[in-house]
Amino acid sequence: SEPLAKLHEGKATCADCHGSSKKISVDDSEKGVNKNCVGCHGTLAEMGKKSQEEVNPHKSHLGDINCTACHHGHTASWAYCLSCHPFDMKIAGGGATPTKATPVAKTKKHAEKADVVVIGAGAAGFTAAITAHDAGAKVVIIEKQPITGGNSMLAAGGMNAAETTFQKEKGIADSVDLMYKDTMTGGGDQNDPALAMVLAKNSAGSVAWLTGLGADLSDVGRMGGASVNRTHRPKGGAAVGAHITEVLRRNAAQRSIDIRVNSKVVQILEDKKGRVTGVRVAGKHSGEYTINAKAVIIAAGGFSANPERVAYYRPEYKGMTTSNQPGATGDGIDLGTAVGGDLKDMKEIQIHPTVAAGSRTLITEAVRGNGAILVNHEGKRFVNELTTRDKASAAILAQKGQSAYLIFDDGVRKSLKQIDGYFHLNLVQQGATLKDLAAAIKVPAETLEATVASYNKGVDQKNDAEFKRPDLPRALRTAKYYAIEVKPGVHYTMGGLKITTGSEVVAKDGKTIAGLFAAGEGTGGVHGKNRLGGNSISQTITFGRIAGDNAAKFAKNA
Ligand code: MEZ
Repeated sequence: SEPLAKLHEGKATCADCHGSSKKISVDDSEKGVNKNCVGCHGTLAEMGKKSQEEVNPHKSHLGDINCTACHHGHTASWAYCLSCHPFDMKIAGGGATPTKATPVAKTKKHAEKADVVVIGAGAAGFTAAITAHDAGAKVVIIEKQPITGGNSMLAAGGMNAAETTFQKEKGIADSVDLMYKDTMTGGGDQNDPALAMVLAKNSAGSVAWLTGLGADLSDVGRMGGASVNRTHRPKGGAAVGAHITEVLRRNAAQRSIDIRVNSKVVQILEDKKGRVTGVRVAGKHSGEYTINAKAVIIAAGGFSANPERVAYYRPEYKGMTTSNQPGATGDGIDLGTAVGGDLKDMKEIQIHPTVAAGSRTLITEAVRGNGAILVNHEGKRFVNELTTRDKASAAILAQKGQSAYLIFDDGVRKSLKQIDGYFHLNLVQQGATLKDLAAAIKVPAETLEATVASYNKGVDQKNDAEFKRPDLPRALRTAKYYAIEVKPGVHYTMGGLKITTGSEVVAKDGKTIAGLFAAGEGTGGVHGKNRLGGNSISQTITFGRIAGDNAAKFAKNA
């Protein structure tokens, strides 16, 4: 079909979309065009109220995003949701596949100035930017995707932290040392101990920092490999990522932090002494330009959505689905190595045990944390559901069909708001009784009933004799009963740029690279061989704060 500009002919003029100036210019974030879309059609929220579709593209977990993330004027439109979901979604002026980004002109030479440039607008990037701003730095965030939020936006289960006020209110006895120990054990003791200690020690402070910005992290649940409940998320068990992204976006906007989407950093600049001096940016419309900066923070995430790179490091994961957003391709890591940054643990790639079969939708570990069990196609349990992800994934891959069913009841469903989303996406099968559920998923009914009865007995006796599951929060006795077929998928890359406890990037000679900092998934060492669920958001906030603070100090003294 025709692109939107053509469809607008006779209804709107060029100036209606682009403004009335004689020379049409579009900023890379397309703020002007978006303002004009909203002027005629209404805000995203208003559009959301008007839409009648079962899956409402204007009311999604992506939150308040630009119209132009999906609606393109002069090339075919494409719904951003389709990057991950197989929806049968029509869009005016739409094409079958995403439009390839138009190559930007390389001629533009203008240069700008900032104290700190942050590469990437996920939680680590936002956190670093807000912290650096609050320490007095002039900050610019550069994001290559058309929307902000990165992978953090998709984070589901929660944020790990020890010794928080929320734990204390609930009578949960936890300690920094226990969180450190769990993190090290989960990582096969391959973690950099100093980085793991920074994570644990600062975790409560990071929860307090986010809460101070307006986040709700009052619900505390359990993830695999944790000795106690320490995974913080919004009340009712809502997904943590969409919530904190909204909070971080709002705080960045209140501070007028300069955020540029559709803008890719193509090079980190350095002087003859190897000191970082800024970045070269390719903007969707403005072409290439330079931002001279005293410090640069790489917060551009991992590479789980880069199948070639995943297969390079781990050939056995070739062809596996991923739970990640399409921008998680490892560019930040490349930018760091291009200026001499060393790498750590690149082969350590986490597969998450429960991605809905045939999809890219992560079924949060919190479903198991709140009581769900895993059964195979024979209707039998086969693993401690709260073991670490590497072990749970390996156990599923050893089952027939390399998949399993996550089984839960209405009690679990009501305990965790996120589960409603899986119904909305038609990922759940159900039965009024376990027998009905067994028929729906084609497993032997008697075996499934016996499995659940035996599990429930273990819950009553507070002892899972068969698999030694450490936490048995509730028996599965409340009809209806539900099942989601799950398979492991590439979820997280533990490896990345080598950093100090101060988030400085370390070069191959062991010295730090002056002016270069990194935080979040693009760094290596915090998690060792295997990251514990809930430690990712914890890492992004803690190391984002450290990077922001130290970059601002560095810029001040430069
Ligand atoms: O930290 C994670 O990756 C996480 C909590 C994922 C999840 O299952 O929700």
